[in-house]
Amino acid sequence: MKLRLILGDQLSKNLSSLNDVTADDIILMCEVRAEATYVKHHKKKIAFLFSAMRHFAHDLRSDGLTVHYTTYDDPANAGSLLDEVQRALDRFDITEIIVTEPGEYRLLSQMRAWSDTLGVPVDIRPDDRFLATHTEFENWAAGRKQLRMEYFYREMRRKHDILMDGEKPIGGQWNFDDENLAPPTQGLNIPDPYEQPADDITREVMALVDASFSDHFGDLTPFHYAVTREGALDALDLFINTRLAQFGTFQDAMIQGQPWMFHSHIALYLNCGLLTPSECIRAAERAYHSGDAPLNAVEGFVRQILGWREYVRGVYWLRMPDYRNANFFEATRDLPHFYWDAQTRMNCLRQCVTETRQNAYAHHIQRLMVLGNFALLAALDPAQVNDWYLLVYADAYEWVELPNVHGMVLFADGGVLASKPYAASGAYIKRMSNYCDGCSYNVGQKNGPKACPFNYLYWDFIDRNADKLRGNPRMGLAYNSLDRMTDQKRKAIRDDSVRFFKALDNGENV
Ligand code: FAD
Ligand code: DLZ
Ligand code: SF4
Repeated sequence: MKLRLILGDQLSKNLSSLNDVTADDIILMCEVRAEATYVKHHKKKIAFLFSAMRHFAHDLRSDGLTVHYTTYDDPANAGSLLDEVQRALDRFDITEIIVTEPGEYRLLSQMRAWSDTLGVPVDIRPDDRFLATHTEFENWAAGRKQLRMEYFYREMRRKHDILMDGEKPIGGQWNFDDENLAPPTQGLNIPDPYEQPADDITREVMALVDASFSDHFGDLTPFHYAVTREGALDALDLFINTRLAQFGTFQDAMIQGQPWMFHSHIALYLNCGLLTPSECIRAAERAYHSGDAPLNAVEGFVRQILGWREYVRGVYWLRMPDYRNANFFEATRDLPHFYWDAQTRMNCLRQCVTETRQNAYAHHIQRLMVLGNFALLAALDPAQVNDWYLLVYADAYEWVELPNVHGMVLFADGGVLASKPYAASGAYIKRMSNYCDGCSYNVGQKNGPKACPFNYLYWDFIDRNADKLRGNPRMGLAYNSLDRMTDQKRKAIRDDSVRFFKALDNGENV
């Protein structure tokens, strides 16, 4: 008899480990302490995943399959995936273990040793729920000096014939980024996000999470996420019908009290397997062809999934395990308390942490240009920053989190993923949000105790890292400006930064 192990982020019926399943096989699913606490995941993330796992198990059973499901509070729960597999081997006559390759290097390297540890063959199958295989990405990357997402994306567009007009991109250009930079405007009509009332299974899981993970970050209630494939498809439909048309234009905008904007909020479903990337891309493409959404929106959305999502996965598997240890700027500062408690006078950070705590969600620009920008400018320790991002977001798994944080935000990989650091002063946040209106700092002021800290920290970052960044052609403008500054101005920047970092390191409410 075969044992087919399905992980919490493998909730797809077309999974490679289920390809040839029969009613005689045993499917094993388990809620285990090791996975829920190797970083202390957000309460809402655990509730989402456990509920989605339980619904998926029900679904497989109604297809006539045999599922052994270990709940977290089962007194016999052995606490880790390996120990749960061992317990199944003790109970049943298992001749082979079949599993789809996990999304994290940590687990894959453990699983590669399972066959020896357990004395049963382990068939680790490719995860074919992505549009590019590992080999395709490796071939694309081979011999290239720089791995730029844009070129990978164009190949994917051609290969999968998405938004193409023969050999040419529809609309005559590959990318409409210059149309997707609108700042927040007054009176935007932002539709309500998808909301699904909790059913009995979700309520039971919420009680479990409340009792067992009370020391984890984040609000458990209200809980509105979909936990089934049908629910996730409804959430996708709602996005396509009510948000997609504005997605492009306001992709980078941030508004106080508006966590959802025109984003899709589907990454958590995609990453645990409730949605497939192809169906999301095709749904958006159909909306373009039927005239329901403009090209700048549809192309922008397609690029995120067909381009960025596939590309970061490729970089992760190409570069692991060394990737995790890179620290280009030798950054060592501890993560400040306000990443947990939101107690900071910097309104942009206060808003983004508060929304992250409430929803286990923040949209891309909040993650990149507020939370990430500060981590970069303040030289926060990449390991601590990575752990934070991995645990706070419901869509976070290392294969997608690490390249985004390590590569895109912290430039810790020295430029594998991004051609230059995404560092910005307060002017960027002011342009793309209305956060500065409610801030105790003054974004227009460059120096002094009332000045927006992003202003002087930006220049301090540029100055401090001149030996590492000056040679980067994309940093030329920044260094030209730095070189034109008077000594007095540079001293003011240094003094403000020293004062700010001292207060930050003392745990003061900066
Ligand atoms: P939308 O803005 O509606 O985008 C549509 C989809 O495109 C997303 O659902 C996602 O699947 C995909 N996508 C968009 N940008 C990226 C990207 N840079 N990398 C990979 N996929 C992308 N995404 C995750 O799925 N998990 C993470 O752990 C994660 N961590 C991030 C950490 C940082 C510091 C940054 C800057 C980005 C991170 N992202 C991560 C990418 C992106 O921010 C999220 O995918 C997005 O915010 C999820 O919200 P959404 O579904 O509303 O996305
Ligand atoms: C994230 C997560 C959590 C919180 N809990 C479980 C679990 O109890 N059981 C399980 O099989 N998977 C869980 N996961 C998802 C895994 O951590 C995920 O499969 C790996 O990180 C690989 O991507
Ligand atoms: Fe953030 Fe500076 Fe604006 Fe305050 S003034 S919200 S710290 S960018």
